[in-house]
Amino acid sequence: NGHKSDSRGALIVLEGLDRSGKTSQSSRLISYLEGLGHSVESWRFPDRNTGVGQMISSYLTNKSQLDDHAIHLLFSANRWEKRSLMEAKLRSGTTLIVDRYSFSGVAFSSAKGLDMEWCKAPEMGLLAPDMVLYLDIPPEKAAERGGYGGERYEQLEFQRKVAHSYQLLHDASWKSIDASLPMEDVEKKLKEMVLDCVTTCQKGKALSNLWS
Ligand code: NYM
Repeated sequence: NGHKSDSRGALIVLEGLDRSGKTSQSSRLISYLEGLGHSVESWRFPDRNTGVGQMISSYLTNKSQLDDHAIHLLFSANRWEKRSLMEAKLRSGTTLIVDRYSFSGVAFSSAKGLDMEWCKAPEMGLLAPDMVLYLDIPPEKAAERGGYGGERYEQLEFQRKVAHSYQLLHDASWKSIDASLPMEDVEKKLKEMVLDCVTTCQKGKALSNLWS
């Protein structure tokens, strides 16, 4: 069914506030695409399994303190250490559904007051997503959902600032989905958009780098 071996996979990123439903939707999308016979993998950032990822995890769980710039660069390094594997997977035809990416990096750090252009700089040259799906939810509504887990950043006041930063990052290539709708409705919309993107990439859309 048109799965040429030389066709590449799609790089699809889910972004949104904490508790916006990214992780649940990501696993539904994986099952959906697998069911259609696509090669697909679920990725997430931070990837806490690497050495850098362990430093990030210890920071997020308040076991260590780090300067705001230093942790920003670690989040970025954590994406850089996965870049070549990411490219190889995409070129071999595997679609990646990625839970958070550079946009989280910029949104969370600039919400602390760091300059947005400074935040973007270390992301330059990472692979650009073929599609960014933004799960749009008011911070108040996200906070009502079963409570936050108690990691750093999981507080209403800070999430409001992150929402504002996301708004500044948002461009025409982003697809916004109303994430306060019932899960099944969000899922239905996402499936359509994702399938469309996977098809476009199979047809030979070129890979590119951030930010463009
Ligand atoms: N986060 C995530 C950042 O501050 N910068 C980044 O570059 C990334 C990828 O880490 N609150 C923040 C957002 C989350 C936290 O993510 C952990 P998750 O999806 O809860 O594991």
